[in-house]
Amino acid sequence: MITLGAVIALCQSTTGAAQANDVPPERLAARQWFQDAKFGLFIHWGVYSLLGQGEWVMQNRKMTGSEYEWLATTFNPTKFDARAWVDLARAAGVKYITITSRHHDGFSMFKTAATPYNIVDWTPFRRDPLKELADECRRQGIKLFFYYSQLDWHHPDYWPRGNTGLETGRPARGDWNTYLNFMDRQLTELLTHYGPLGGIWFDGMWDKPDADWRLPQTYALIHRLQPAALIVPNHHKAPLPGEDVQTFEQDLPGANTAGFNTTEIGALPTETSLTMNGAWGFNITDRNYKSVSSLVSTLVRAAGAGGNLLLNVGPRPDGTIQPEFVERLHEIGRWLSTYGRSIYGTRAGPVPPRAWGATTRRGDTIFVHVLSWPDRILALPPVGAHVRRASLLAGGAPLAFSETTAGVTLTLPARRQDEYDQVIVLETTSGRD
Ligand code: FHN
Repeated sequence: MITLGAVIALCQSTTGAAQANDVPPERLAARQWFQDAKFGLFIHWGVYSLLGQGEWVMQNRKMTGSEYEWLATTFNPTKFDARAWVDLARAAGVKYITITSRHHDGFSMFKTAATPYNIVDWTPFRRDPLKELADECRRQGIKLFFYYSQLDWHHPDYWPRGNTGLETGRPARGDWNTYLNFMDRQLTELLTHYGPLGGIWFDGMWDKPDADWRLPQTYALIHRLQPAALIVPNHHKAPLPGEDVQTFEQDLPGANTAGFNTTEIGALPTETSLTMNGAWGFNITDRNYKSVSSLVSTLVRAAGAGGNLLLNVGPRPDGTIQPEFVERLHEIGRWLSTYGRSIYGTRAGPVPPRAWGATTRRGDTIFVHVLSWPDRILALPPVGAHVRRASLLAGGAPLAFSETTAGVTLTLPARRQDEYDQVIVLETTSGRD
């Protein structure tokens, strides 16, 4: 016989489960905002920038903790100008910035009471660049996310060690819970001293895939301190409870050319992070810069898959951003000033990304992005709605098209040499945009 007590207990347990899965309205709204934003600027900046060999230099050059500690005492980026960075971000057309608050080297790029190993207390610079950036972002209407490395090559309590940071000369002992408490303390600072954040971008869990990272506790802390902050984990796995965005590093959603991404796409918004050359942190000899055409193509293909692009720069140790990055960002911004309508606020279109390009959609308007197609005729499969009108986004000239049950065939105009993406606007059924 089922007793009342048993029924109540059952109700309580299902309510509990429902609550655990419940995402409050402010976070749902933040996810929508994130999906509409489509384009962010990633910034990898830290003590490693001094050596111009990328953010893994401590590991790659087998530097000990004390060697790196000395290096950190010389970090003095006197040309850092938050306003110049945010001006550049706005000129590029990004809607948010994600910056390294602490990378795997364990050095905090913000004022923290949890360790003296931070930019204000350890370096001659003595300023908190994240505070200056947060204030400037707020002034210019750009959202700010903090990248936070869970992996630490410096902290003594990052123990047992993972797969990296094994040659730093740390004693072979430590207390994992002390390390987790340290992280929660720093996250509390980040979420209480810098105003409303877009969210926290986690990285490094992959170093100790089997460890107990106490994620439910840390995620609950973040949600309690800032209910609208998104949790963006770069653990290269399908999303876990409490997370808001699924990331793909150097890959489009669902692709795994990098070799460490999952091909499983969950139900959350997605984000592709991408370097402009081959490095995240400043690398003085990496001149393998991607062309604007290739960067626009990745932005379009990410949007065609319903996702965002987080495009990286690694500022120089003096705080300036090298001209190769600046030029590319300006040119993407110029492109977006004409074509942004087909990117911002859109969702994946009816035709999944193809070799020739991608489609995006806003309401009943479909944008066909022809990135690379040699012919004047482009045949699409059925787009799920009746096409009333086809036109070029740039200039608005109408385009000839035909529609059958097999799909829509477009007659494309001759392509300009310098056109990264020929964008066709299809107004369908009710024509709302
Ligand atoms: O090891 C890091 C790397 O330095 C960089 O921060 C990238 C950015 O997505 N993530 C890690 C590798 O997964």
